[in-house]
Amino acid sequence: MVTEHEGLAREFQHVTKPSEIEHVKSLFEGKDPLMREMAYALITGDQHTVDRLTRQALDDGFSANDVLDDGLISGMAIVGIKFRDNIIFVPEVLVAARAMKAGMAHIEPILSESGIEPIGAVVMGTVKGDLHDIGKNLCIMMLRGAGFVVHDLGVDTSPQEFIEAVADHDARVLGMSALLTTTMPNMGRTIQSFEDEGLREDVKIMVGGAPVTQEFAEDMGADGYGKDAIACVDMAKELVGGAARA
Ligand code: B12
Repeated sequence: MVTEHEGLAREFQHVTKPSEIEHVKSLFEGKDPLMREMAYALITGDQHTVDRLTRQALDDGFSANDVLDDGLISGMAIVGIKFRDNIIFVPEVLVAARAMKAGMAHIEPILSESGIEPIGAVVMGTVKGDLHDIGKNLCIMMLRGAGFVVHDLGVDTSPQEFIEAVADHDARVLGMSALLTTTMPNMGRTIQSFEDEGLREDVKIMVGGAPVTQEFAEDMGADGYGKDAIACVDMAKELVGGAARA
């Protein structure tokens, strides 16, 4: 793969599946050198450089969305491939995740800045047994930016915690995130718990996370699915439009 960044060129050698080569190409080709530098710093877990370059990019006039997509998420795509193929392990991924968070800290105030009237309350959390929160946190930033009041339950959230939070905050929408095939069924269990308590009609439920599909969402009885943070906002708006509460 062609890149002027030596470190990244070495990283690309880890991408060997034809479909992934195409995907990674589309993530990096034609992107600004600053974004490539940022992606490389994220892959190598260099949080101070990610922190510095994110600030610099925003100061230089790059949009928060471009920094997120072209600098941070593209870097995380390579981390995911290396992790799956046992080239790196949990400690390295944790360090990359910390670098991602260092960059997201600068983006958050921009994405969450909303001058519009609150649209409604949303409860968001990662399901029981699952500790992945980067994607959920991105969704939360975008939801806040779109005018939702979001209550973040964090990770490893039990069905009972979801139920209590929805009631406490009078939330119209609940969003659940799962990144593991082993924890995806906990979305269905949570939906079942709402049904068991006679509360299912009170809230609209949307789901997401890398392994989750539209089909899986429908099978579980969710009201909506979103493939990324933008789709999450669109779905929340759609669900609020049709939600039971005013
Ligand atoms: C970072 C990471 C970790 C970090 C998490 C740090 C953190 N604070 O989140 C750490 C190191 C802790 C970790 C641990 C583990 N991980 Co991990 N991890 C990843 C990795 C590399 C990136 C995930 C990520 O952040 N992606 C970037 C974000 C932006 O994308 P996203 O999460 O998909 O979110 C987007 C959408 O999905 C959507 N979305 C997300 N949530 C929601 C919710 C709603 C409502 C909506 C609408 C949309 C939506 O919008 C988001 C923004 O666009 C993935 C690989 C990958 N490519 O996914 C593996 C991966 C998910 N992990 C994996 C595994 C196996 C594990 C471990 C079991 C490893 C181990 N042996 O211990 C543990 C499990 C720990 C646990 N109990 O949860 C596997 C899962 C395989 C599977 N089939 O289940 C993956 C796929 C890696 C792999 N290819 O093998 N991991």
